Amino acid sequence: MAKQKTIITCAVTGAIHTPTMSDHLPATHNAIAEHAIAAADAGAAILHLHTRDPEDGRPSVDPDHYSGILSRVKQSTDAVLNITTGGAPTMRIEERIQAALRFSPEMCSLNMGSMNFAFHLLADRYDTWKHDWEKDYIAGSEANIFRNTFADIKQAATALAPHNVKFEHECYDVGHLYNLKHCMEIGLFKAPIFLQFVFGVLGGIGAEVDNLIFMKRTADRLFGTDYRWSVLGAGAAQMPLATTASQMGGNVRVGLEDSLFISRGQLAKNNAQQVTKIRRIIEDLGCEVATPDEAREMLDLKGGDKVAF
Ligand code: KMH
Ligand code: ZN
Repeated sequence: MAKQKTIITCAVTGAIHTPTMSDHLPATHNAIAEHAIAAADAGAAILHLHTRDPEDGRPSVDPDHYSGILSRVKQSTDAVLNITTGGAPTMRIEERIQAALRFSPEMCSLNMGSMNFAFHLLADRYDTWKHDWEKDYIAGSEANIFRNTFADIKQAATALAPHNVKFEHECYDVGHLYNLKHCMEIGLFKAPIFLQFVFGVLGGIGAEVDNLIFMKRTADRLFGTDYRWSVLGAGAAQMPLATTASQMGGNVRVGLEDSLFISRGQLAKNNAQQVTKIRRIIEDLGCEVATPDEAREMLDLKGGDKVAF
């Protein structure tokens, strides 16, 4: 049997890192679009997109802050565009789903449980900040509850059902797999589902290979063969866990949302650099990366001609 190709997702900017942390973090709409296009050119089949306020780079879910990015990336690449419904851990589900409702993308993220979601330890690394909002946003995450109740998940799934989007189910701990199983049993999601195992967020499961094997084994038990999976390791775990996942037959996610670095102590210059690195590792180890159309087939997506941007 032919080996499955590996889908690379690139998460371009996210809502955890702030402009002070790296000059290379894309924080304007122009930069987000340029990074996304270059990441697709480097081999990312899926682009996981957040947006930011163009005034000061703070995380935003305002649909108006997406429109220019989406149309520009669509004109320049064939990549699958995936709009976050996670937004930032401080935002409520009502606002987090508005961009997906307006633009009806092929994919959206969907977070599968409520949790602590903290990155306050990063605040100690910086003495001066580029923008006023950053320090409180980062330090205040010690008190974050990232709310994704069953009612929230149902609200997102129901509102987006007419759009036929495929969800990137973000699972930060083993309980989130059981949450997803419950949601499937009540008819919210249809197979094949796409799981994103998230490791190393403070509040979720740790970034260890044992945990990856445990998550995968649990998913096998709960979902049989009718699921696809990918791995995201936060920070220093990004490349090691992506490499392990690709060798286990999984897919991978990289990007400056998840790590600002290209190697120990060295900031990545852009998203494409991380995509190029994981692509090289995957290919050196004997696998092939999936094109956007191959990813569409593997994940049973509706197609790039059925979006509203
Ligand atoms: N920032 C990642 C750890 C989302 O956008 O829905 C998780 C994430 C959430 O990507
Ligand atoms: Zn995200």
